[in-house]
Amino acid sequence: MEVKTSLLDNMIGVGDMVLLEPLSEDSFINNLKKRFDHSEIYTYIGSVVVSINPYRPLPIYSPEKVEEYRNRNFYELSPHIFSLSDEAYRSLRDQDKDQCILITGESGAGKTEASKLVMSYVAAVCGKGAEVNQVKEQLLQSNPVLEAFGNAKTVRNDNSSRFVKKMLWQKLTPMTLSLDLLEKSRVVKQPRGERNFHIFYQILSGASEDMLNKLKLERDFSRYNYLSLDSARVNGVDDAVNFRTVRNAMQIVGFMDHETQSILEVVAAVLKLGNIEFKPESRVNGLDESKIKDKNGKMILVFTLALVAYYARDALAKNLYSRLFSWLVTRINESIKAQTKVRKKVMGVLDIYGFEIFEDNSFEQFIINYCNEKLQQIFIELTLKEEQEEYIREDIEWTHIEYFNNAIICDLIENNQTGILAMLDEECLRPGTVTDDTFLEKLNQVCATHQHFESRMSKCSRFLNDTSLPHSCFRIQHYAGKVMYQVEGFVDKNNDLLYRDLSQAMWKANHSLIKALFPEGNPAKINLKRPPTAGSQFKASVATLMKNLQTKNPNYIRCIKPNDKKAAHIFNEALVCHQVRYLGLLENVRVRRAGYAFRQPYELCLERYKMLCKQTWPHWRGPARAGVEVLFNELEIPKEEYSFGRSKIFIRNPRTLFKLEDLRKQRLEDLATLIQKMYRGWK
Ligand code: AD9
Ligand code: MG
Repeated sequence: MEVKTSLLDNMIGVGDMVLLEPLSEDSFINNLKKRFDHSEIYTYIGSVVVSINPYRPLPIYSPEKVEEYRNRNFYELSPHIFSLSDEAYRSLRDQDKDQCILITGESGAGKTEASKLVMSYVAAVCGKGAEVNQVKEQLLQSNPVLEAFGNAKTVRNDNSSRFVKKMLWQKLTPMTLSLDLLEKSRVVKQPRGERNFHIFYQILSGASEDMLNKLKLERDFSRYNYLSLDSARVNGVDDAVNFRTVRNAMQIVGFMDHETQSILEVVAAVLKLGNIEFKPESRVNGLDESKIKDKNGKMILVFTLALVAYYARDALAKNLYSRLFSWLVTRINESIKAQTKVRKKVMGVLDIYGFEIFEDNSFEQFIINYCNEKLQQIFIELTLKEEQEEYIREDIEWTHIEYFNNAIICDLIENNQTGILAMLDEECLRPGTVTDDTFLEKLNQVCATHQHFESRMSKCSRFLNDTSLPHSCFRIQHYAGKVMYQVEGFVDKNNDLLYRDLSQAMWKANHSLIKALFPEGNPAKINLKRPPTAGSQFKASVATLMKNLQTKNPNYIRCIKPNDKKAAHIFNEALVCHQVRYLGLLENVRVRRAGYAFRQPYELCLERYKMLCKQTWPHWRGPARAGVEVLFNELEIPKEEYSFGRSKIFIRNPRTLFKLEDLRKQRLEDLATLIQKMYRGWK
């Protein structure tokens, strides 16, 4: 089989970086640029798809394209996200292997769009039938709902995901599961130039007068403290139209009218909570009833009590909203339940929030960037490290390729004793006066000498004279760049305390959804244990996610952002180069080039292809390795195309594999014709 010329076409650049000659950072970037200029946004590195955000609609996702890519070998057509989707889906269907599609890249690089393209491709090619079609439609329509509640405009992206989404498909039927990990602090405060979650603006813009009256809301954004005003309208976004789309999607997903009404009531309640004001002497709804004492047992000043009340109000708003979000996810999952209870193989598509560097970075960015570090770590473990280690294990000749392993940064954050999250927890649980500054002091004691940690507070700090680093900040040298975190708010956000009397008040509410969101408010179920901190919950969820990913066959989409202007046709080479570097793409090509595209244990290889050789068919009576040797000799596969490992055969080029597959297919067809002829003869 020929490699499609588009993979080698010089005019539009090389489709697979493995074939790029000569290979250097410059040639890599030039190739990406050449392709981008010709609207070729996808490029392969072996089986990895590199995708550059075009920031404009391209006519390459039509049903005809789906047909074109369906059931075709990965390298047959020009690079496309459909090709990877098809490959993953077919491996799931035919080889019964759990698959995961990992989509990485910084904020605005195109991860969410890519995840939707994968989902729509799989929806188009997977099982048919009225019931399956309905489930597929529900799964696809869950996207606008989740995005309305879980996405927001940020400085980097007008539709930025503020939660982690994982969609699952079983063999023929879709089912969803979404890990939320929502950035809930956004509900009460948004950074400059950013918005709250889309749904708030959508309701106010799109609801009828009647609905607004029922919800006791006013149309004017400026009436609500929780809605930032400086960027309330987003260019090219019609919140009113989107509200109709979301309501329609909610209907398709299976929300009853009364449920939708309840959901909107909770959203309205959150908005109105933000408008509650406290005067120093006020006593409102139990919000300021929590008695706070200072170290000496005296009541803290009334003025502080008002502050506490604001704190409690915001905690309640965040909890109401984030619990509503989790409830929505569970409710959607119920709708789109898999049709069978039998555990089948699954394909998961993971779309996370991308790496973020803002002017002011807080606990949220810290958490988001940690999640990105972990995903990069999986890529390194499975692609760069594991690949090279396998060659060594199998005694295949190999020259080691250097790469940066970010395990050291993950450790700085998550180490159980000395990690930043552990120290934050220790500080939050410690009796006595705890402030963000005491937390920073602690960090300085423990992390001062860590290569990826920078701060000025500690006396032994290497950064004492670095005036670009304020005293209230620490800096982490992440795999994707240096980020300076403002320590203010870390302790509060990690504590994430909701006073018990507030949970109880919510549980007593005359509103069945709100009641359901606060089960711990039931006095019969009082639990005196302190709830886990936000950081430790996040760490545990990420650990579960990573463990789960490691058991699946990974397929990678590496998204790149071509410019910071959210604009079409602009390819900023420096920006792209930075991403290519930190994503480790060049190392990826090097490992891939020096290596072998395909490997298989001798037994499996022999079993599959033994029909192609008289000596091995139908039974081979020697060691499997010798059988494969005989087979490959008879098929005259060039010696430089393969190597014998200890337990596996390693095939250098995918073309060799295609050739084997084609021969096998031909042989099966010949056999079928023969059997038919014999059958006719018998008749
Ligand atoms: V974040 O980490 O959630 O902040 P993402 O998810 O990486 O980020 P997203 O997919 O939301 O980025 O893409 C940002 C915008 O780029 C989209 O809203 C589209 O306007 C645009 N985009 C991305 N991919 C494509 C594409 N394949 N074709 C056309 C695209 N436009
Ligand atoms: Mg996204």
